[in-house]
Amino acid sequence: MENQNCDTGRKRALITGITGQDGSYLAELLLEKGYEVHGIIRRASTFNTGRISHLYKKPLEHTGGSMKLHYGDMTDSSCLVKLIGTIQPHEIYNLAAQSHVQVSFNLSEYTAEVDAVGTLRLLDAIRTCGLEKSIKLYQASTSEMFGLVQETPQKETTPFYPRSPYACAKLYAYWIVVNYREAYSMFACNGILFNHESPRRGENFVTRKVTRSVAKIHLNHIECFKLGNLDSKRDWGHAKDYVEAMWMMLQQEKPEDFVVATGEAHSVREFVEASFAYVGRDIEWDGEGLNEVGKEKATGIVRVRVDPKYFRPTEVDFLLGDASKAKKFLGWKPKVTFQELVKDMMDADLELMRRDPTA
Ligand code: NDP
Ligand code: GDR
Repeated sequence: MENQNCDTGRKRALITGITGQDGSYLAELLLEKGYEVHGIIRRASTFNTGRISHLYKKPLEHTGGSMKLHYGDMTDSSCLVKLIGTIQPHEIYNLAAQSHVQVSFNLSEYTAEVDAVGTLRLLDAIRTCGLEKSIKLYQASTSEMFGLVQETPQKETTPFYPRSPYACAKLYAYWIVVNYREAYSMFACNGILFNHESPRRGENFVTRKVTRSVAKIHLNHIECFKLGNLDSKRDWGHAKDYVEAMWMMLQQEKPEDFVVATGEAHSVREFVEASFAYVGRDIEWDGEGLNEVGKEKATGIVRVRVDPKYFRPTEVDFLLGDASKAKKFLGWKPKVTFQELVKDMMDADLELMRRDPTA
């Protein structure tokens, strides 16, 4: 297929999921590095480009005009073939996914279509275009694949035990990437990333839900909010650090899979406490199990309730990553600490709620 790009001197990257949290930070990083960045966006009835609008609204300021968005979908093979054949990217970052674990129990078939078969479609599209020897592929794999953990901390060799339709779909994607790498000598890597958050995190993931709610309580917009399992523990890092690791993986001589994590785990309860502490408020925890509540010490007002509707049919209780391989071979290490992550998210949500109390 003919390369229809006007600017052939620069590296070209194609990002699926460019409108998501990671896609937006990765686009920024690649533009800073001088890439021509192409992104696949879905048609939606409302605007879904809020996280990247600063990049294309003033393209000359940010990118020298080198970001291009294309309509597409991971469920549509023909569009993937057309885009890859036309753009002829040097690197593809496959970040598109139905990425919410709890939602995957309700949308199990769709999650498999996008997250599992979508990855297969992308790999086949690369081969259909005859570009399997030239394109480098990054696959957004996940610590959720470890699920019911078989060893702690988890590393590249830890056995998988997925606990949700999302994790099962991502496990298929992981293995099909490994299989195509071995079968067709493709440069394809799995980044097994542990949870990473930021002010751009989707509003229904727990960290963002907490920082938004605590900001609203602090500004007297609401009195209390509801959560599910307060005892699950996650290894939370900052998304900005993690997209760097994605890029680093594709700059290696050989394609390999890497765990990316901070090596530190905290419970949901600790994240709540750290967020309240940041605005100078203390919470004490009363009750047990379903009746558990978190009261503010100074006022005695209940600020956090547990609602079983947020419990998952099968939970992942505790994830903790060992990123030694990424440190050794990529020279990657996280820069942002847990407290700095909470601060970054709280500052952004306080500002947002001050600006727009209805947000
Ligand atoms: P988000 O949910 O923020 O972004 C997902 C992106 O995928 C969005 O751009 C979304 O588009 C797009 N998308 C969803 N369905 C389709 C589809 N059918 N076709 C094309 N695009 C689609 O996720 P994150 O940025 O947090 O995560 C990026 C990737 O990394 C995901 O694959 C996720 O599963 C994985 N991951 C994330 C981790 C994390 O902690 N954040 C950890 C490990 C892995 P739209 O904006 O239109 O909804
Ligand atoms: P996770 O992130 O499932 O780890 O997947 P999420 O923030 O949704 O949940 C983390 C933990 O918090 C508990 N929890 C709640 N979760 C949500 N969403 N809402 C609540 O009200 C709530 N209360 C408690 C959950 O039960 C869970 O234990 C994220 C996604 O980004 C995936 O795409 C990615 O692969 C993994 O991280 C690594």
